[in-house]
Amino acid sequence: PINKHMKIAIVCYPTFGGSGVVATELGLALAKRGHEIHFITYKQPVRLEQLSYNVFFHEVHVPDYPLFQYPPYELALSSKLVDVIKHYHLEILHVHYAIPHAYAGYMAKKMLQAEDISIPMVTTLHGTDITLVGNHPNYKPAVTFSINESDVVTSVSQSLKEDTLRLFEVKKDIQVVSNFIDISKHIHTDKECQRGLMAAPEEKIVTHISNFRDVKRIPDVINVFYNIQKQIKAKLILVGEGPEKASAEDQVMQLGIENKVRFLGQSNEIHDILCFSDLFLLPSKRESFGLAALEAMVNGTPVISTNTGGLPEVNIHGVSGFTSNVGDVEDMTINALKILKDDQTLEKFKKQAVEEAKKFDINEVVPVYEALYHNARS
Ligand code: GMT
Repeated sequence: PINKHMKIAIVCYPTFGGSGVVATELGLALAKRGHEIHFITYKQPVRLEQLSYNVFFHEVHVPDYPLFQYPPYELALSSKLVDVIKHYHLEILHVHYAIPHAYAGYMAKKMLQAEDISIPMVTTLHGTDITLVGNHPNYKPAVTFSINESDVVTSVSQSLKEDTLRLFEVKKDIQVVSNFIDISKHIHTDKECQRGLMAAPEEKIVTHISNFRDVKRIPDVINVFYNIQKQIKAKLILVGEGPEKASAEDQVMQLGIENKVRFLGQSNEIHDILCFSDLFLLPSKRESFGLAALEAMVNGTPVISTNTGGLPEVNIHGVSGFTSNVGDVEDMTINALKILKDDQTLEKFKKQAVEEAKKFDINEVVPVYEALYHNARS
C-alpha cells in the first residue's frame, strides 16, 4: 500500500539555497508521516531539526591529501551512500540537484548492484543545476547522463521542465512536482510581527532575500527601492550573503540611502523578517521557481518580481503582486507603488498573497512524492 512506511535517503545541499530548504522540509514532513529519513550531506542542513522522530543525519567527510588539488566529494558521497543504504536497508534514494548528487547516486547504485542490492533513484531538478551550471559544456554530458539514468525525474516547475527538455537530450519523462510551503508554520497574526525593530510606524518595509549572486540582479533591487523611497517613507532590508554584497553596499552609499537600508546577512529568522515586511522584491534574471517569493507570500508579503522562468507560476500578476520583464526597473517601481500607495490596497494584496501561497500547501505535495517513491519501487 502507498501509505507503507519507507526508509528514504535524501541527498541535498545543506546551505541556505532553496533546493536545500525544499529537500529538508520534504524530509521532515515525510518523517512526521512515519517514514525513516536519512539526510546525507557534507554539513547539517540549515533548516534541519535533528531532534525529530525518524530523522537521521550522516555527514560526508572528504579526506584531504596533498595530491588532491580538488577533494573528490562525489567519491566520498557515493561511498557514504553505499554504506548508509546497506547499513540501514534504505529503499529509496532521493537526490536534489543533478550535479554532483545524481551523478554520485548513479555510482552508488552501480556499486550496490554489484552486491545484488537495488535501490531506485529519484532526481529532483531545481534550476541552477540545469539553467546556470549544468548547461555549461564542461558539465553537460554528466548532467544529461545522470538525468537519463535516474529512475524518476521531477522538476520544481513547468518552466524548468521545458528548459530541461530544451537544453538537454532527455529520454526520461519529467514530472512536475512543484515546490511547497508548510502553511501551518507560517501564518502570523499582526501582533507577533515586531515591525518596530526595523522601521518607524509610518514607514513601509521592503525586503529582499537571496544568495547575492549575479542572477538575482541586486542593483535592480536597490534601484527599485531608491525610486520607492522618493515617493513614500520606506526602509529596505537585505538578507543574505554572496559575491554581489560588497557592490550592493557601495551602490547604497553612492545613492546616499544608507540610513534607509539594513544589511542583515544570512539569517535563520526569515519568517520573522517576512512577517513584518510589506513588499518583497525578486527581480532575478532567472528563477526556476522562486521559493523566497513563496515564503514571502505565505507571510502575507506581496511580491514584485520578474516574469522569468517559474516566477509567474508562483507570483500571480495583479493578485499576489506583479511581474515585469527582466531589468524593467521603471515598471517594477510603478507596480510597487501601486501596492504600497494606500493601506487598503496593501491589505488587499497581503491577503491575496497568502491565498495564493495556500495553493502550494506541503500537505498536497508530500503524498505526490510518496506515490512517486512507491511506484519507483514496484
Ligand atoms: O537561487 C539560487 O541561486 C539557489 C538555487 C538552489 O539551488 O538552491 O535555487 C534554485 O532552486 C530553488 C528551489 O527549487 C528555486 O526556488 C530557485 O528558483 C532556483 N534558482 C534558480 O533557478 C536561479
